[in-house]
Amino acid sequence: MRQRYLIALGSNQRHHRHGPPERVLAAALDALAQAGMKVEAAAPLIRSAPIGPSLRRYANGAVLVTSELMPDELLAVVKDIERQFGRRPGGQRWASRVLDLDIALWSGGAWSSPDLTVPHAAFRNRDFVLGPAAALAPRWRDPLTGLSLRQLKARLTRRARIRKRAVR
Ligand code: A4P
Ligand code: MG
Repeated sequence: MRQRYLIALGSNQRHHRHGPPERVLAAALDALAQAGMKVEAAAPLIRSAPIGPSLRRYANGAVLVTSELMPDELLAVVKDIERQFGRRPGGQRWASRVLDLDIALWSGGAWSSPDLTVPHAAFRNRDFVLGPAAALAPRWRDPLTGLSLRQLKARLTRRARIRKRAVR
C-alpha cells in the first residue's frame, strides 16, 4: 500500500563533491528519488542558526514523498543515503553533519520501535522543521497532539515571542 511521508532534511557541512549544504540537500532529493521514493513536493530551503554544539549554520528543508515502504524500511533507506553522503554512525549527538534525514510524519500515524519514533520526537519544537513542513502540508495533522502543521508552527512562534518578552 502507498505510504506518504514528510522527511526533514538538514546539512551544515560541505560535501567534497556536491559542495555547500544547499547543494547537498538538492543532491539528497535526487538520492531519495533514485532509491525509489516518489518526490511529490519539496519546500524552499532555509538557512537556520544551529541548535546544539555545532557552530555552523544549517541549510534545512522538507520533502513530501510517497512509497510502498513501511517506516522501518524507509529508515534503512535514509540511513543508507546518509552513509552514501559520508556520514558515519556514532559520534556526538547533534554534531555537525553533511546530511541528516529525519522521518517527521507518516500517513499511517504513529510508529514506535527501539530504532524509530514517528512523528520525530523533536519536530514540534523545531522552527527549522516546522517552517518548511508547514509550507508543504499546512493541514497535515500531528497524530499525537491533533494539531495541524500550521497550528504547530503558530504555537511555536507564539512561545518564542513570549520567551523573548520574558527575558527583556
Ligand atoms: N530515529 C528515531 N526516530 C527517528 C526518525 N523519526 N527519523 C533514530 C530518523 N531517525 C530516527 O539519529 C539517531 C537515531 O535516531 C537514528 O539512528 C534512528 O535510529 P541520527 O540522525 O543519527 O542522529 P541525530 O540527528 O544527531 O539525532 P536526532 O535526535 O535526530 O537529532 P535531530 O533532532 O535531527 O537534531 N540545528 C539546525 N539549525 N538545523 C538542524 O537541522 N539538526 C540537529 C540534529 C541539531 N541542530 C540543528 C539541526
Ligand atoms: Mg537525525
